[in-house]
Amino acid sequence: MRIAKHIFVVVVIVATMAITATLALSSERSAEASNETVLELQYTTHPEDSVAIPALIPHPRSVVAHEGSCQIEHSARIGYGAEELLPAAKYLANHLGLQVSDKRSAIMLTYDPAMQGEEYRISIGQSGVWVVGGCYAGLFNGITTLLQLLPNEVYNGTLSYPISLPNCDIYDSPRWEYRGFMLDVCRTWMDKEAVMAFIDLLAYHKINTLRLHLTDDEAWRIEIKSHPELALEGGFRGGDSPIWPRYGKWNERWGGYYTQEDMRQIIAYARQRNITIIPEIDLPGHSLCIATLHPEILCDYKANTSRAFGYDTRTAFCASSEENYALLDDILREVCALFESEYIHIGGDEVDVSQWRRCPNCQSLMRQRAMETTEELQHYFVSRVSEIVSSYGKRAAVWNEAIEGGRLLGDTRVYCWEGIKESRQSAAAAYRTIVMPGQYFYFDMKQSQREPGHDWAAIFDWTKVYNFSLEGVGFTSEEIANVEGLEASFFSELYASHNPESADYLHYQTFPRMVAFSEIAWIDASECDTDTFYQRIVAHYDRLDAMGVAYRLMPPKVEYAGGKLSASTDDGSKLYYYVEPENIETEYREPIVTSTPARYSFISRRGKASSPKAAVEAHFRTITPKFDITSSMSDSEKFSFDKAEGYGRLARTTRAADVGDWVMFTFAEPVECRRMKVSTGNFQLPRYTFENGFVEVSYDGHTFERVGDIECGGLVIESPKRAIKCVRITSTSRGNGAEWVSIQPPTIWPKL
Ligand code: TNX
Repeated sequence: MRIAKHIFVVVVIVATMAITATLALSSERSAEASNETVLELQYTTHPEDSVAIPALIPHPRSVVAHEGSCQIEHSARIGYGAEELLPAAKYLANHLGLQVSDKRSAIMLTYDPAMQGEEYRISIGQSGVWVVGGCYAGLFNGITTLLQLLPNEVYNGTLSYPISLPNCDIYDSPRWEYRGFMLDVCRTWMDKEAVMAFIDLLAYHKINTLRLHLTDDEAWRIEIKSHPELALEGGFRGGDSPIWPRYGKWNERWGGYYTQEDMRQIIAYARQRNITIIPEIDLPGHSLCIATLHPEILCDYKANTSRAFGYDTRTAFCASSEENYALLDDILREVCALFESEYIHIGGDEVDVSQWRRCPNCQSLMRQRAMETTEELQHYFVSRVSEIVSSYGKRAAVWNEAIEGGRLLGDTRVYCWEGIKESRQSAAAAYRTIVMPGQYFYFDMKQSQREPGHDWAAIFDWTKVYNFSLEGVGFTSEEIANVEGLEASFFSELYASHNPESADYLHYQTFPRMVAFSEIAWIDASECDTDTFYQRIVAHYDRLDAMGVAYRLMPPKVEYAGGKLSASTDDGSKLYYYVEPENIETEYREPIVTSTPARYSFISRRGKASSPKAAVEAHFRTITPKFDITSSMSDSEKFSFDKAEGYGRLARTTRAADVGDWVMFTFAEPVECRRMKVSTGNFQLPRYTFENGFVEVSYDGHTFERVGDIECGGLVIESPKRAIKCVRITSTSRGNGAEWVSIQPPTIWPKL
C-alpha cells in the first residue's frame, strides 16, 4: 500500500456551489496528522507520488498530467452539486462501491453553466476529484473518462481501497453530437437484461444513442396495447407460431418482446448513462411478420404461394390502403408516447416495389396522383407516415432509400447505410444526416475471410473503422455541416444460429471495432494514428476483460522456417495450437519442429477474448474436384445447378423442399479428403435451407450411410473413412418460409 507522504489540510470553500464541507477529525489518521485537521472528505494528496495516466479511449482533447496523486479512501463520498446529477452520482457510486452525498465530498460532480454541449473537465489534485460539465450529458462523459483513470476493477465491482488517481487536468468535448449504435433485436432476440448489459458497454465508450431495430420480417418486438397480437404472436417464431422460423432455431417457438414497461426501464437505464433510445418500426418493407398476422395490409392481388407450400412471402405494406395508415396511426401513437427520443425511425429500406407494381390499387393511386415511379409512391407512403409521427410531436428518421422519390419534411433525419455516395447525397440535399456506410460500420460483416459474418458490404477489422473520416472519403465542408454524426450497427441474422443465449458472438463482432468507432466518433480524424491507437487498444483490453467482453483479438502471426513452426502475439494473450486430425487444444510454449506445418493451427486467448484461427496458408487450402448435382426438385433457369457445379456460386431449386426431397452431389472420381462441408442455404446465412434433414455418404455410389443431421442447412463431415463418391442431403421438413432452396458447392479440404 502506498504510504502518504503528506496529508494535506484540505480546506475548501466552495461558495458558488453553496456546499460547505464538514470538517471532522479522522481518528484513524489523527496521530499521523498530528495537529493538522483532516477532512471527512477522505482523500489525501501525495505530491511526490505520481501515478501514470492510463491509455484513454476516446482520447480527450487535452490531458495535462501533474506531479503527485490523490488517494481516495473507502469512506469517501461522491458529492453531487445539483439534484439532476443524482443519477450520475449513483452510477459512479455503484462502480466505486461508495456512497453519494449532497455535501462537499472527495469526488465532486458539478455543473458549470459556462460549459457548452457535451463538454466536460476533470481535475484531480489538492482539492480532490472534480468532474464538471455544462449539462448531464457532459458530466456523464467526464464520469466515463474518470472510470478509465481508475483501476480496471472498477468495471467488475472488485475495486479495493485506497485507490490512487493521477493528478491531472482534462478538458474534452466530442466532435460529433450523434454517436450512435443500432442493434437488430428482431433477427435475434435479446432480452431486456441483454440490452441493458450492452448499453453498459456503449456507455463506457461514450456512445450516446442506441437505435433499436424493433420490427422486421422475422419479428415484432414491442408491445402495442391497441394491437396486442403484434408482440404476443409476432415476438415468437417457429413451433406453433404463425411466424416462420429463420436463421436457426427451426423447431421451437423462440423469441420474446419488450412490454412497454420493460421498454420504459430500458429507456431509464439508458438515460442514466447518457444514451437516448430511438425506436425503429421498419416500414413499408421488411414487414413480413406483421403481414403474416394481418394479411389485409398487403397489396390487393392473390399471390402465388405454391412454391412455398401456401406461405405468403410478401413483405410490403400496400401504399394505397387508408386502413393501413389508420393502423400505423394506432401503432405510432403508442410508440411516440413511449419513447423519449425526438426522432422515431420509420424505416424505408429495401422495399420490394414489385408488389406495388402488381397491385391495382397502388397503380390507380399512382395514376390519380400523376406519379410515374414507385420511388414517388414510396415517397408518398413515407410522407404520410412522417405526418403521423409529427402529429404526435416527433420527427421522422428514415433509411437513405426513402429520400429518392421527392422532398421529405425538412427536419427528417436520414440514416445512410448503402455507401459513401448515398451519405453524401443526403448531406448535399441538406438532410440531417447520419453516416453509417456498411463498408465501415456494419459490425455484422466478417473481420477476415474465414470468420463468421456477412461480406456483402466489406470484410474488415477495427483498423478500417479507425481510418474512416468524412474528409478522407470526399465529403465537402458544406456536406459535413449537415452531418449530425456517425452510427455503427449490428444486424443479427447470423447471431441466432450461434448461441444468442450468451453474448459472445455479439461481443466478438462488435469489439474492438466499437473501440475504434468510439474514438473516431469523438475526436477529429486528423488526430488519429493507427499504431499508437493499437497500443491503446491493447491497454484497453484489460478494461474489456474486466467488463467480461468476449472481444476479438488480432490473429496470431504464424511462421514456418528451418523446419520450425512458430506463432506469436503482441497483445498479452496466450497461444494454443491444434494438430489435425486429432485437434486437441494444447498450450503453445515454444516453436514446433515439424515437416508438416499445414497440420497445425493456432488461436490466442485472454480473458473471454479469442482470436480467429491462424495457420500457414496450406492449412486452409480447399480443392474443387468435378461433381454433378441431382435432385428430386428442378433447378431454376437463372441459378441452375451448374452454377454451383462450377464452384463459387449458388444454385436454386424452383420451390421449397417437402419431406423426402433430396439433393445429391456426385463426384466424377471418389474424393479423398480430411473434411467436407455440404450445405443448403445462402453462403453465410442459414436461409433458403432445408430446415431439418440428414446427410448420407456413399463410397461406391450405391450404398449410402447416414453421417449426421443437418444444422443450419448443412453438415461438416470430419475425417471421412474412405474416398467419397456421393453425398446426399434429404429434407425432413415441409417448406422453409421461402420460395426456393439454395444449394452451395461443397467445400473440401484435402488430406494433409
Ligand atoms: C441490409 S441495413 C439491411 C438489413 C440486413 C443487413 C445485413 C438495411 C437498411 N437493410 O435488413 O440485416 O443488410 O447486413
